[in-house]
Amino acid sequence: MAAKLPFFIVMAVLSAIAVQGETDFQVGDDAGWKLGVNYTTWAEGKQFKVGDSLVFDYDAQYHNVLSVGGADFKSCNTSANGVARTSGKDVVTLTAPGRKWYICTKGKHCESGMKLFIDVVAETEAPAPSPTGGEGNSANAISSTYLAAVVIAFLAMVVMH
Ligand SMILES: *[C@@H]1O[C@H](CO)[C@@H](O)[C@H](O)[C@H]1NC(C)=O
Ligand SMILES: *[C@@H]1O[C@H](CO)[C@@H](O)[C@H](O)[C@H]1NC(C)=O
Ligand SMILES: [Cu+2]
Repeated sequence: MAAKLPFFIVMAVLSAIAVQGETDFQVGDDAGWKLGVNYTTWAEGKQFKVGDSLVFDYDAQYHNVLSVGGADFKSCNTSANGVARTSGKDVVTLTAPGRKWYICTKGKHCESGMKLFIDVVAETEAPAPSPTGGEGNSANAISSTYLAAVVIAFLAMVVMH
């Protein structure tokens, strides 16, 4: 049937996403990007990696997003170099590892806490060494394949019902 080919393409794409695990982080979760949210607390315990995205959701009338360096972040330098994002829903894809700093340049918002610091890692951290030693990589590859198989099996069930 003609409908089957697109389903298999969708399954393959979803499996690839499941294996690579790229994540869209909604900055501030449901609160979004605004005053009164502690973004240090929000970022705590999250792992940001290359390929993930930050989604800044905010009222463009009152806020913006400027990517700055560490010193400008610390001093809340609202005239730091760079062009602020102003769409109200900015998706920032993390393309390189390292530390990233974002501030709102409106009023005293940065001083009040509208500032986000994250540390982007190159990829998902290596799993703990396997007890038998030396097989970490192949064990990891097997678990990724296993995950893909589970996703495909699940989707196949959905398609058949
Ligand atoms: C945000 O929370 C951190 C601890 O997670 C704290 O050190 C910091 O002072 C808080 N910032 C504000 C602006 O309250
Ligand atoms: C803020 O950034 C601008 C542009 O880089 C720079 O000229 C200025 O000295 C900075 N101000 C502070 C207080 O660091
Ligand atoms: Cu603001």
